[in-house]
Amino acid sequence: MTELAAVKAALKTQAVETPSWAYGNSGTRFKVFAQAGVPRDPFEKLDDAAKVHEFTGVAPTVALHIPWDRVEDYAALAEHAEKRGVRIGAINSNTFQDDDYKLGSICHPDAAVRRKAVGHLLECVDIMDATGSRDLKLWFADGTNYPGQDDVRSRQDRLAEGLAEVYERLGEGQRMLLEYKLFEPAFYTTDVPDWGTAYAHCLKLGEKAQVVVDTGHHAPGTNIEFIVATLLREGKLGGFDFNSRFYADDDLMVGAADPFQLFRIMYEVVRGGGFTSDVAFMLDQCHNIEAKIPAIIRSVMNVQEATAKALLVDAEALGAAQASGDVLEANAVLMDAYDTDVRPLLREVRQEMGLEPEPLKAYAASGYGEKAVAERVGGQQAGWGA
Ligand code: PSV
Ligand code: MN
Ligand code: MN
Repeated sequence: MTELAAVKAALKTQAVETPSWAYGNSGTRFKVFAQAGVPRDPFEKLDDAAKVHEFTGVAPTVALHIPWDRVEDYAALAEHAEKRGVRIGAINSNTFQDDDYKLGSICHPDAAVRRKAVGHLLECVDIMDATGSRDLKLWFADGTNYPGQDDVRSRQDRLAEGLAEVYERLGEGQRMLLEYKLFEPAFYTTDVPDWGTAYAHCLKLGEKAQVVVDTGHHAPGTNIEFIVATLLREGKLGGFDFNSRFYADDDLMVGAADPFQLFRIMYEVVRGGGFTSDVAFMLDQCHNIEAKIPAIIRSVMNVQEATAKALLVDAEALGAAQASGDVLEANAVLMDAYDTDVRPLLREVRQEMGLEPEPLKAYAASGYGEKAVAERVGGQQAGWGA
């Protein structure tokens, strides 16, 4: 039997990082729909993130994206976050929005462009020093559109060289999280397309380099939980960018498209000891048509529900069924946990944490959303399509 007190204790220590860009306006390449009351600057994004933490109790950090969140004084931004009860989390780099990056950033054939890109990454580490952030999150839009366009092996060499320079700059306790993505914006080759490529680079770089699994960055049908199990086994899972996808990199709310997949992923995290290690649980989502703060609260709750179910798996019964080759029983043990309605348990957990049991209702009743609409005029675009 699974010890309920231990499950509750684990759920109380959970930390889900929310992304600054999810609080601003965003859209697709067709249209950005502006919403009233969205933050006008990075400080207000932190104010909104603090509300998500206030009502869920498990969203204590906020990821920044540079230059979307560029400010004069990052120490002041970190201080503002602390005053609101949150901290600044991963610093996300951006080497994809300048004209110079048409043919890539740190994999670009021109050394001058590579230098500019590496310079930006080094600046991101300076920002980490000022904010006290542990993680530099790297996603590269680099790749090619046509066979023969560039030499794919040379691009790997350039990638390794650029990463090594940034790795050397990392301070004590700082990490580099390398994210992979199957395709887009490049359509023929992508320079970090899969976990194997990310893993190979991170292995060579050293312990401070870890792989990030963005749940929206795989081909349909990919067994993501297997990748998670493998990376954890190798000590190379740095974190997650959680979101849902139906087709490609949809960036919808995590747990919305396939809650069973999220449960399977969280089960492998629990099984591999990742829940109590340094794995960063981050959201990477855009809320194009739904209200942003409630959508982020909902997303955090979805991660909590999947985690609770994963923690409820009866490990002893599962192990016994697996050892005796009882396929149906083993599957039934896993499904029993998945089929449990964990909402009452989570309501209890919240009450024990001194929170309202229903975060979405509590947020709606707070009037924060209406106040933001009244006070904020001219909200910011997140950066996508900007
Ligand atoms: C682009 O695919 C992307 O969604 C990556 O997942 C990054 O993590 C994110 O943008 C922010 O740069
Ligand atoms: Mn991502
Ligand atoms: Mn993405």
